[in-house]
Amino acid sequence: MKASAKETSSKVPSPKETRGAAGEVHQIAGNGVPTLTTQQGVPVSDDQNTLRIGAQGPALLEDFHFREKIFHFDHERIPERVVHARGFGAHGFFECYESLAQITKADLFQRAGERTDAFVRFSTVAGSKGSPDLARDVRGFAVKLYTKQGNWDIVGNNIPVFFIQDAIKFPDIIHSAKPEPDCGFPQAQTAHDNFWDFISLTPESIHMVMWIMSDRAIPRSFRFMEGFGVHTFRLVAKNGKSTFVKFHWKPKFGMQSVLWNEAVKINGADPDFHRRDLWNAIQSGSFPEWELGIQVLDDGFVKRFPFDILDPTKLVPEEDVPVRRVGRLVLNRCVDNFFAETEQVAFCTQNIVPGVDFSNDPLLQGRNFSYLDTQLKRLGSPNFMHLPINAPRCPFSTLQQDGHMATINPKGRVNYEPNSWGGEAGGPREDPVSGFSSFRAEEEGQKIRQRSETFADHYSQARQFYISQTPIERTHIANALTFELSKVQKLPIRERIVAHLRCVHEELATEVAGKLRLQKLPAPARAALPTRTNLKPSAALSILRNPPLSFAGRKIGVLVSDGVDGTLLDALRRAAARAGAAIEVIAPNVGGVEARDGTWIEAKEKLDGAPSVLYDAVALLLDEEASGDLAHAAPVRDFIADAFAHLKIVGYASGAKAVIENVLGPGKMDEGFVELGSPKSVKSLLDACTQLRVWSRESKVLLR
Ligand code: HDE
Repeated sequence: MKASAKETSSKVPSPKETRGAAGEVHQIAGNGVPTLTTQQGVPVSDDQNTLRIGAQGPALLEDFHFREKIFHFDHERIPERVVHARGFGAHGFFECYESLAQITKADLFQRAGERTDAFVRFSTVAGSKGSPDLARDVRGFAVKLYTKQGNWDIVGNNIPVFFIQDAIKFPDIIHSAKPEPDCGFPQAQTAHDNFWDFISLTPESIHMVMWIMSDRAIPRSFRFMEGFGVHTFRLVAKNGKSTFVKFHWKPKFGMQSVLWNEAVKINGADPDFHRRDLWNAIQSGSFPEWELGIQVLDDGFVKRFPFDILDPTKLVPEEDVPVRRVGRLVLNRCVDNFFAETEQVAFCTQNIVPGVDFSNDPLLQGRNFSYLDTQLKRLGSPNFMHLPINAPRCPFSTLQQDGHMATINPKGRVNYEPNSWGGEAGGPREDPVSGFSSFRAEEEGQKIRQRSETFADHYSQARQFYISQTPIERTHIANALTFELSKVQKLPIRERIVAHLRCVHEELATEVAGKLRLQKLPAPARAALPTRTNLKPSAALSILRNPPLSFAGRKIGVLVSDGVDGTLLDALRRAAARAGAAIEVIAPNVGGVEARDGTWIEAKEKLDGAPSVLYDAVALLLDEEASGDLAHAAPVRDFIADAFAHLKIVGYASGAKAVIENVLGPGKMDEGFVELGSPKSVKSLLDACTQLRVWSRESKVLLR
């Protein structure tokens, strides 16, 4: 395990300290403590005081150390990404399972077992850099693969379809989702008029709306979500044959989302919930993992499929074309520096390698322009590829030169070709055999601005997604739509959305209309094509139909008090570790508690800093006396009430029963409550935890 930069060991030399004239602390270099210098390498004698005339006099312009320090600070920020500003990245590798030489010459897919370095950045879309992690939003899932033939970026999302069909609409959809331009709010939320106004006038977005109103948009962890390349791509074999494919990332730990009421509270309790989760998992050696899957779309399927494989608002159901797992992606190293790596990483859809090629998806074609342009704006120089996070890890040699911050500079006289200098001195030349050459697609047609008629079906797959969900998930979609539309002030916008929902599924439309208390159901929207009702449900589209097989990677919050049974706590810790899960000890005071046998138990968290929303399951190891003392306290009451409302499994020592009943009222402790006493009972708790939530409880806690 890599030592966290935040951990300090007692062996690290501490600097000698002196005090200045006003009592300010000066820490002195020497004895293993390095010397502070300016950017020029000049040692600094005093970093606490500017240069002045007399102790109370004016500051002097010649203070080069002060000027350099403040100047650099003033320029610390670079423009945040216009979308996906809030993100978190980590390093790892991709490992190929078997040779895919039959369908692609891409070097990373040639040899079973071979590893390729990778960097992944997850993100939300609409919020600014400082927005909370649990916004209802799509998550970016961008993967940079440092292959031996150059960098390949798969810049995907955790949802397999997109809002729009043509890149020219991207500024509009994003403007509508971002804070409204006059008032500057709401932040990181689509629950406002502008967004739903745009959606209501953009029927192609309705399929994606189903996904963002589902629990996919509030994942429990980056580790527990799927990823998708979204567009159809090509793989190209050595013999020049092209195959259309879709890319999938399947999480090893399975899928899991939070509940909306939980998401809202997590954002308050820990706005960094997702980034902390990824950081902690990797630091503790529990490496997140996904399998790369491909759907191979052969010509027969492409003809048979009722939709256009170039339309990014459509997916290919796994039941129609199975996902073939071709390798795994493991994240095993946190960044050393957030800015240098996560902030400066520059993903570009046009970064592909020989053996991979684009399709004519109009969204992908537009993205291929946008990403290079945005990186130039954001990173300020065409040399952003010189930054270590962006530079290829294979040999590379261009004839490009100069520009801001050029750090990789050619040697010798040659900066052009062809030239008459031979050998190495003549510099790099083209390679017609292994160099990238585009697939020779036949193209012909008129120069026009026109959407393809094959993109005209807007509702059939939205309906297919809806009918593929379990009843619980359908309720969540209806509730999310109701919540979002309740924040929309203009009644006609609410009605227009319900009109679209009528083209998706009457059950959904009626439920949302009822929950919005619309006086009457609006007429269905005018559909370009009628909704197909013969598409079969696809189980793969539901989270709850694909539950994780174990509790691995999850966390139990254990609330302890003085008088806790230490052996029970130990048994719980061991059982959790056996299940690949972790426990976190929470106490009324962060210093810890004294166990029944007099031993001291340290706490990781103080109770009001660790509400139950931060955990997958909870346990209350409270002594009866302490339990009585704690029953009045709001953080204890919230801890229990929220764990219940969020359908969590609750383990409890007998001493905690009274406080639980006091909070919930009598008779509420259902099958999700597991009394802890013997080691066997601890195992029952962990067994119960694999179901993650007691769904049968939900009907008792939802607003009807
Ligand atoms: Fe992006 N998108 N996008 N996008 N996108 C950006 O590039 C854009 C789209 C996605 O972690 C920007 O570096 C256009 C689809 C991810 O750094 C920008 C269109 C999908 C990330 C941009 C789309 C994505 C971005 C902003 C419509 C899923 C974050 C900052 C044609 C397949 C990557 C940046 C990271 C980032 C443009 C649509 C995913 C402005 C024009 C569809 C994961 O270039």
